[in-house]
Amino acid sequence: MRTRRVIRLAIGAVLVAALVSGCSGVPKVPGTSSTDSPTKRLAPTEVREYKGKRLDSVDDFRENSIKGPQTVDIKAYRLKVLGEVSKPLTLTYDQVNDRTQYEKLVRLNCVEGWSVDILWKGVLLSDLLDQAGYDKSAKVVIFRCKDGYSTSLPLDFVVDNKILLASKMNGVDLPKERGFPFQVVAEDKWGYKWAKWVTSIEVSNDASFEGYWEKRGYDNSGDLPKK
Ligand SMILES: Nc1nc2c(c(=O)[nH]1)N[C@H]1C(S)=C(S)[C@@H](COP(=O)(O)O)O[C@H]1N2
Ligand SMILES: [Mo]
Repeated sequence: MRTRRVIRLAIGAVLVAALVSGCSGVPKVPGTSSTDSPTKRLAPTEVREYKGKRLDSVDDFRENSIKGPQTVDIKAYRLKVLGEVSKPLTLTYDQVNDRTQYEKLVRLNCVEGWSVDILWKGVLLSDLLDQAGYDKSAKVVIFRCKDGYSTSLPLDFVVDNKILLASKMNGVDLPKERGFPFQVVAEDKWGYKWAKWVTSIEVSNDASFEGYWEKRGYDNSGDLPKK
């Protein structure tokens, strides 16, 4: 993570320098036009303000996933809900989304020191767990992802806090870099708890399960420092 961070910092510094020089009235080099400057993709309907609060863009993030952006073929995609459940589920993308949708403005904080405020929309993990007939005395929910990533959250935390499985951010489908088709919105937890490209949700009694970063020394509760 360290080398990548240095690279990102370097890129950031160059971008800031470019911005500063662009704003300080430095004359444009003849022959260059605005079309030469880098264009930032903005999905046409992306929402950038919510209840008076400025939102970050779907493009404001550092791509630091363990294997880079994953491509999910949505026709072939299935989400499994399994483990301590009476009715294991295998759901298509539409079947996951075909239930009450919820919206929440939540900040994602990465341990590397950046954060983004995003308006998330998706279904409640607890609604999926209910449909699967989950064992209410189980301990944790384990998320597994297309890139081999995994992480877990306490079952009570997921249910009591109405944790979302988001399919949209700022009103647009999650871009593939951000976890299309689904990312867990693990509010109040560090970013490494926010599983992207989720393919299975396992209800488990293994309270000591450790996910990818947790195995490498990150705190298993993943709690953000108290405000
Ligand atoms: N499948 C998968 N999910 C993942 C990761 C990953 O590498 N693979 N990285 C985590 C980390 S460390 C962070 S900070 C967030 C970043 O989410 P974002 O790309 O939506 O900003 O995704 C989390 N979820
Ligand atoms: Mo992170």
